[in-house]
Amino acid sequence: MPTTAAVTAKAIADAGIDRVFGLPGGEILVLIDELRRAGVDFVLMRHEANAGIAAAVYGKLRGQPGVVLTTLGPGAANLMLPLSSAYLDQEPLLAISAQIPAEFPDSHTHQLLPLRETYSPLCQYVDTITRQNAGEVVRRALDECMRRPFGPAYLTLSAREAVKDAAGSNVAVAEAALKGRATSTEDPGRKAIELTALLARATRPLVLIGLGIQSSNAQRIRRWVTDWNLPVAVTPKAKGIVDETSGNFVGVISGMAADGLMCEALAASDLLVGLGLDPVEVDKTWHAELPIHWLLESANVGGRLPAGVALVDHARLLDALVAEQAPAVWPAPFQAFQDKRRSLLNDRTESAGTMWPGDMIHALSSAVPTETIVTTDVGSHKYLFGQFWPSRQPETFWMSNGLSGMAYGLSAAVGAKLARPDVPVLAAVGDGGFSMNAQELETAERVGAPFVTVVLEDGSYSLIKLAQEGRKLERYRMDFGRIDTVKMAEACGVQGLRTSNPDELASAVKVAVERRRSLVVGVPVNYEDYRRLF
Ligand SMILES: Cc1ncc(C[n+]2csc(CCOP(=O)(O)OP(=O)(O)O)c2C)c(N)n1
Repeated sequence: MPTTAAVTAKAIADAGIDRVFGLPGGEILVLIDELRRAGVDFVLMRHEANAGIAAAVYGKLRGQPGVVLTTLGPGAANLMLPLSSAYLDQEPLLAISAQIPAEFPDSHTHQLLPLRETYSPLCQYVDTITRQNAGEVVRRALDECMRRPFGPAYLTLSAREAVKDAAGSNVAVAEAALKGRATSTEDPGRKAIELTALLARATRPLVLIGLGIQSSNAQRIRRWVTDWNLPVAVTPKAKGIVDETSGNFVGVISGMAADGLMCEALAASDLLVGLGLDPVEVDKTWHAELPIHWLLESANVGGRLPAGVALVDHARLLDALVAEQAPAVWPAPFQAFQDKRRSLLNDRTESAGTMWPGDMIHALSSAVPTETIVTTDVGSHKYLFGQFWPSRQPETFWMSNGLSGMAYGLSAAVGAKLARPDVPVLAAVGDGGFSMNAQELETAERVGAPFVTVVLEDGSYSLIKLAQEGRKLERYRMDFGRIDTVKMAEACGVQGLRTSNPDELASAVKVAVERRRSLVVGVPVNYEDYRRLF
C-alpha cells in the first residue's frame, strides 16, 4: 500500500506539476523522495521565502499552482513572506510544511508553532494531510489556489504521518469557509450596452486595467482599446496586457514613478472604467474617492467587492464590445499627460560616475527582445521600471505590488526562467534587495536558469531615504556600506561587470542574452535622480 507521502506526491504529479521549490529538513525527506519517484523535481533553494516566491511565479506562468516545500518550525515560519505575497498579489501557491506529529505528547513543544492558525487568515484553504485524506486534500488545496482571486493554500504533513500506509479512502474534505466569494453576476451583453452608453457621453474616458484580468483576455482587451482608440492605463501587475508603446497608452497607475501626474490624469477623466482593477495595488485612496465603473470577473483580494458591484465575464463582455463600433471619438484627451510622462525620462541630469535612470531604461530595452520577462525588486528602482519599462507582451513583467516585499525580484527571475526557458529574463534590483537574496544566483546556475541581473547601486535604501527627506526628518541610518556586486556575482559562479556607461551596459546584456548566459551588472545610480521622476 502506498504511504501518505507517496499519495501526496502522486496527487502533485497528477496535477501536471513537475517541480516543487524548497529547502529541506529531515522531516520532509520522505516526501522529497516520493516526489522524485513520481517525476517531480525538487528545486533546492537557499531560503524558504525565495523558494516560495520562485514557486509562485513558476506556477502562475504555467497556469497552475506553484508548490513550495519546507520543514517544520523555522522552515515553516519562513513561509510568511511568500504566503503573504501570494495572498496580496493574487498568485496561486501551495505551501506544504512538516509539523510536529499529532501523536506526540502534549509537553513536546520543541519547534512547535501554531502554523495553521498563523496562515489561515492568508490562505484560501488550510488543512493537515493524514493517511486517510492525503490525495483528496492535496487536490482540494490545488483547486483552491486556482479559485479566483488566485491565492495560497497551506498544508502540513508530519514525518510520522508521511510514512504510514495511506488508508486509500477518499475521505470527503470538509467544505472550507469560502471567504467572501461573490456570487451575483451580470449579463455581459447588457453590461456592454450599459458601458457603451456611458462611453458615448464621455469626453475623457480612461480604461484602468488591473490585477484581476486574465492574460488569456489580452488579445480581446487590445482589440477593444485599439479598435475604439480608447485611452488606457494599467497597474504594474497588468503591465504588458496592452502594448505600452502604443499611442493610446497613458501610463502606469498605482504608486509608480510620475504618480502625481498619473493621479492628475485620473482626476481629469470623466469616466474611469476599472477592468479587473484591484485596489490592493493602490497605495493611495483614489480608488475609493473617484467614481469608477467597475468591471470585475472575480472578487478582489480578501474577497472584497466595491459596494453594489456584480461580477461579469470579461471574455464575453469584451467580445460583445468589439462586435460594436466605438460610440464616440476621443481625440487623445490625455496627450498632455502622455507627453509629460515621456519627457520625464529624457529630462536627464549629469552626475559623474552614475547612470541617469532614463538612460538605463533606454539601454536595456534596446538590448533585449520584446518577449523578455522583466522582474523587479522593491524600492526606487521598482517605481522606475514599473512606470517606464515599455512592456509589450502579456506576462512579461513581474513585481511584488500588493505586498511590495523586498527580495522578490531575483527569486521571481529564477521561477520565471524555469517556467519559460526559451525567453530571456532580466531582473532589476536595488543593492539593498540584492543583498537579501543574491545567493540564489548560485541556485539559478545550478538548476540551469540563466538570467541577467542589473543591480542599481546607490549604497542606500533609497526609497526610504527619499521618504525620510520628504518628511523633513534628519538624515539617519539609511546608507549602508558597499558590497562589491561583481565579487558577489563571481562568488556565486556568475560573470559580473560594473559600469555607468549605457552603451557598455546594452552591449554586455545583449551578448549575455544571445549566449544564454547569466550576467550581473552593477550600475551606480544617484538616488537624487529619482526625485525628478517621482
Ligand atoms: C521585506 C521588506 N522590508 C522592508 C521594506 C521597506 N522598503 C521598501 S523599499 C526599501 C528600500 C529598498 O532598497 P534597495 O533594494 O536598495 O532599492 P532602492 O530603493 O535603493 O532602489 C525598503 C527598506 C519592504 N518593502 N520589504
